Amino acid sequence: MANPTTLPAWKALQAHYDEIHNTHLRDLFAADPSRGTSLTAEAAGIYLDYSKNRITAKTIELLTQLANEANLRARIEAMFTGEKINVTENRAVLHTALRAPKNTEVTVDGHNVIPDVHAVLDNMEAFCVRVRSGQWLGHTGKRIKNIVNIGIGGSDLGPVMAYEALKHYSDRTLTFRFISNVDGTDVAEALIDLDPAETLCIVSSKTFTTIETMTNAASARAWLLKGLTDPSAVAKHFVAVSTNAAEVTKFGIDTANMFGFWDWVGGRYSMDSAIGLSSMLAIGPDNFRAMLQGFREMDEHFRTAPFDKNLPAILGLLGLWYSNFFHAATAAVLPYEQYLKRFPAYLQQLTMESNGKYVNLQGEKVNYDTGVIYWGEPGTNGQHSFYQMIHQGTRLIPCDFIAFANSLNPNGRHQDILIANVLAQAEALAFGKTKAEVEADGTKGWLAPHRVFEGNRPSNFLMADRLDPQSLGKLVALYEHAVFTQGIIWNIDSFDQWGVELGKVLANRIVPELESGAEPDLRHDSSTNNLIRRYRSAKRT
Ligand code: G6Q
Repeated sequence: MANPTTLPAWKALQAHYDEIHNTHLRDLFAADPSRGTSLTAEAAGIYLDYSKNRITAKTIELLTQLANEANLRARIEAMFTGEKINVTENRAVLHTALRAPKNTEVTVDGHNVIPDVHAVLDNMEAFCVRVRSGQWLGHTGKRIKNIVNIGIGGSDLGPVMAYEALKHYSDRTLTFRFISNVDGTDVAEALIDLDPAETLCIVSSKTFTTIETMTNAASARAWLLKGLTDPSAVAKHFVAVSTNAAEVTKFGIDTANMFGFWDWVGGRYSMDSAIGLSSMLAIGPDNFRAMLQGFREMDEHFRTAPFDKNLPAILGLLGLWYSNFFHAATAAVLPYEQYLKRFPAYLQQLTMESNGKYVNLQGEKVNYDTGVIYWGEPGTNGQHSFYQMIHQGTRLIPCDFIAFANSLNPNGRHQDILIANVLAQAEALAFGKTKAEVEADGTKGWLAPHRVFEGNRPSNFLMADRLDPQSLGKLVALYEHAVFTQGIIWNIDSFDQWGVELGKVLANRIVPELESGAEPDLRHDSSTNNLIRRYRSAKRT
C-alpha cells in the first residue's frame, strides 16, 4: 500500500477540507432539512446519526473513495480469512474467528481453527456451570463465592469492562475482583475481605510471563496457602487462561484447568476468547454466547455492507477526517449508560495500542498523524467537569455519544432526564449560542462573549435499544473494526505492540538493581542512577 497522503482521494479530501472546514453546522442543517435523517446508518440494531459532523455528502463520498483506494475491502477479507496481516509478528489476526459459527472454516497454516475455538468455549461452559451450580468446591469443601481475575492490559481491561457493563446480568451471589497493577495495594485491597476457602483465582496471561501478573499471582497463591496451608489446595482455587502450557504447569496449575487461546488473538482483542472466563462466570454461558452473537452480527455487517452504509467504516473514516485534516488531537467517548463506565478506558487501549505507530508496514517513518487519543467518562458526570472545554475551549474535540433508549434500572424520570441531557449536549455542541442570542437574553458588552458558544463542534450519536450482552458485543466489534479501518488507511500494523514489549524488558533490568544488597554497578543515565540510589536509601523494607 502507498503512503495514503499520495492517494488521489486524500488529495481530493485536502482540497475539499480547504473548501468546507469553516462551514458551520448551522448552515449545513439550514441548507438541507433532511440532513438529520439522511446522514445516518443502522445495522444490527445500532443506529448511528453522523449528521452533526463537519461534512457534506461529498465528504463521505471522498472518504469511502479513500477506503477503496487503500484496498480496505481486500484487507477486511485478508483479516477474516486468516492471512498473516500482523506482519511484524508474522501472525494471523483472527479475533473474528472467536465468534464465528461452528460450521465456518477459517484456516491458519492449513489448520481449521473453528473447532478449536468451539472446544474451548465448551470447556469454559462446562467449568462455569460447575462453579455457578456449586459442583466445583474449594479445597475445604466450601462453595466458590469469589472470583478474582489476575491479568493486565488486554488480559484485564476487557474482563473488567465487560463485568461492569454486564453487571445487571451477573450472578449477584458471586463477588468479582480484578487485580492488574503490580502495586502491592491492588492485590491487598482486592483480597482484604475474601475467604481463601471460597475464592477462585483466574490467572489470565497470554504469555504467562508478564511480571505484573506473575507477581500478583504468586502473592495471591501465598495468601491462599496462608489460609489453607495445604499446597494441594492450589488445584481447586487456581485456574489459568493462557497460550503457554509449560509456564502454567510450572506455576502449579494443572493444565486440565487451563483454558487456551492462540497467538492469532491479540491481547486487546481477546475479551471474547477464554480471557472472558470471568465474564462467563459472571453472566453465565448463555449470555456469553449472546455476546458472541452480537460481535458476529457486527462482523458480518462490516464484512459485507458498502462503506457508505458501514457503521465501523464510517466511524473510522470520520475519526481519520478529524485526525488528519482538522488535526484534532483527541476524541471523547461519552457513554450515557452508567454500566459502560469502563468503556472509554477499554477503547483507549484498543485504539492507542493498535494505531499508535510511527512507522508504516514497510518500516518507514510516516509523515502523517496516526492513532486517535480516546478518553471519556459516562454522562452526565463529564458535563460538570470537562465538557466546558469541549464547548468553549480552543481545541477541537470530536465526541461519540452513546445512548440507550431503555434503562436497565427504570426509575421515574431518570431515563428521560439522562437522554434529554445527551441530546442537549450534542445539539449545543453543534449549534452553539450566538452573540445575538446571548444579547437577547440580556447579557451585553464584554460579558457577552463569555456566554457565546461558537458551536460547530462535531459529534456522532450512537443509539441502541438497551445495554445487553448482544449490544455490548456489537459495540465492541464496531470500535474494533473502526480502528482496523483507520490502521489500513494509515498503512500501519495495528496488531503489534512493540512499545509495550519494551516496557516489559526495561523494568526487568532494573528490578535486581533495586533489590541488590550491595551498591549495584549502575549503568544508566545520571538521572536514572540518581533516582535508583535515592530509592535504595529511602526504602525501609
Ligand atoms: C494487548 C497487549 C498487552 C497485553 C498485556 C498482558 O494487546 O499485548 O496489553 O495484553 O501486556 O499480556 P499477557 O496476557 O501476556 O500477560
